[in-house]
Amino acid sequence: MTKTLKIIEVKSEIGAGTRGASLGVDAIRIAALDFGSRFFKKHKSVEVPNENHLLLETTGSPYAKRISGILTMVERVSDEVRATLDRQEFPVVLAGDHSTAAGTIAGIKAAYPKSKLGVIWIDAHADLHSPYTTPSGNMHGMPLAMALDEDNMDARVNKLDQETINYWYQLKNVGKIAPKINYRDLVLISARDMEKPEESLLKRNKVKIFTTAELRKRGVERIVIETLKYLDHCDLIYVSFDVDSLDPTASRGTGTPVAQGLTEREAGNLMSRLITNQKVCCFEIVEVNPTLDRENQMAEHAFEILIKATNAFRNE
Ligand code: HAR
Ligand code: MN
Ligand code: MN
Ligand code: MN
Repeated sequence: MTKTLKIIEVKSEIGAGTRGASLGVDAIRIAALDFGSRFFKKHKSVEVPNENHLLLETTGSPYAKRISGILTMVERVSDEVRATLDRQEFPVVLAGDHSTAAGTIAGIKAAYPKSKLGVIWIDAHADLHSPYTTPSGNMHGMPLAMALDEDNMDARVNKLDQETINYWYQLKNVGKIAPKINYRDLVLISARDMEKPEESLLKRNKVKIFTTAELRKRGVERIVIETLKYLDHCDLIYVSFDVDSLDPTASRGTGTPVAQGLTEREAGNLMSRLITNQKVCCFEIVEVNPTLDRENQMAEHAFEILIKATNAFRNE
């Protein structure tokens, strides 16, 4: 079956600590042109307006930077993803920083409130911080906590003001469903850079994690089979691909590169293999930052992974 793809462009970077991720979507479009690909001509796309003007503001909580703008973005992305699914189109989200993925999850839940949603999070990070535990205040480290309705109070290190507490509550409750997923519905692949509060959540909730070493040793195919089997109880699956899951030797064009990552080939095989599963209803690629790169390498990798994944639809 060939699905009608809809590309949702989210050029937002207010959740990141390093500047430049909002240029990632256009860098992927440039990569497509350099490869002579008609991909972006062939598929319909829409751009979600951003709030990047907030980068010049200096007020707000140090533990949840630009949280008002993050809430606006999460709501906008949620609305666009929901509308796309309501039209029976398949959303492919290309985004800047990863915080807006909470909006993608919210949008899927808004379109299918009764369905059990599984999430496959391919990322060097666990993105499980809350404003109570964040070491940086950068909200791209928090989208999974938003979806899980997780404060992680037991590990609290930051004291929040009331306004931040209110915004955080609203973020977790976008679409009025909270939690949107449970820990049992989540699989992390290639996670390797977590802080203590995240580690304790992962352990306490027995979160399924496949490390890079395990994937390499046992092969992509085995990991895919086990991931899908683990999420067998889910009706729908969302795949979120943060390019910092790739090894820095592939490219350093992302805000927070971490050693011991996937090769482009492993990532491409992983994505294309996962996406052939009928339950996958949406996938996303985030965190390409061409200002940190050389010769647009990361965007080229991301584009190749995107093509490999979308081509997989036709090979079912
Ligand atoms: N855990 C760190 C923090 O919260 C780093 C966060 C993440 N960066 C990302 N997310 N790119 O995947 O500050
Ligand atoms: Mn991430
Ligand atoms: Mn990451
Ligand atoms: Mn770190």
